[in-house]
Amino acid sequence: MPKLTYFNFPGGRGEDCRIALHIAGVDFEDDRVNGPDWPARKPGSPFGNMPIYEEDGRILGQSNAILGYLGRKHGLLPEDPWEQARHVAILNHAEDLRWTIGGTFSLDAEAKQAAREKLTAGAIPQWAARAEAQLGEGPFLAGDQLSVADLKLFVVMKWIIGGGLDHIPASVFDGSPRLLAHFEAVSGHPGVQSWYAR
Ligand SMILES: N[C@@H](CCC(=O)N[C@@H](CS)C(=O)NCC(=O)O)C(=O)O
Repeated sequence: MPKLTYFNFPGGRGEDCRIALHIAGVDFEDDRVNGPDWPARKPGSPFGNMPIYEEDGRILGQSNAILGYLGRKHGLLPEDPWEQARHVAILNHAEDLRWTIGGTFSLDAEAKQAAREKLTAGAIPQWAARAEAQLGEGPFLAGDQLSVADLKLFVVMKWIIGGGLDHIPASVFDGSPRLLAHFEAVSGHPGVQSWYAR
């Protein structure tokens, strides 16, 4: 049985991989690692981090490589090479936002507040406008067909909209209503709904 290993919380870089596997109907081992157990497992991981995907005795790291693989294998990426590359670009755009915000976690309280307020005023709305410019008629990036890039955008936005980040308000996306509509469309997808209802 394929195995997806990631921290034991419903978010982050592993959550979109889990949802993709769920939507693809893959019976997979959902291996959830509690924080204190990670240091012992880290040396055995391909890139020193998670998520990790294992299948047929092989092991794959890097969230976007995992999503790309699952997308190609299970029809969650367009078949047209150009469109597929465009979706991969969106995976990377979402990853850029994770790194931009991730850089604030190690700051002391005062510097963190200042950095996040600056991101809220500039880099995050700019990121959202660039993501929005990639949307077509909707509801998803490839029209009616959900892709792993839709899931990655959804999970990274959920992190912010969920209000878990001090000094970055959910309203940070208000200037990009079509991106918010995309978020709602992914949120309402039957496969996403059934993942959260399980
Ligand atoms: N570029 C990697 C980054 C992975 C990453 O930083 N994962 C974090 C959790 S979201 C992690 O494993 N942190 C623990 C560590 O680095 O030891 C990817 O996209 O998978």
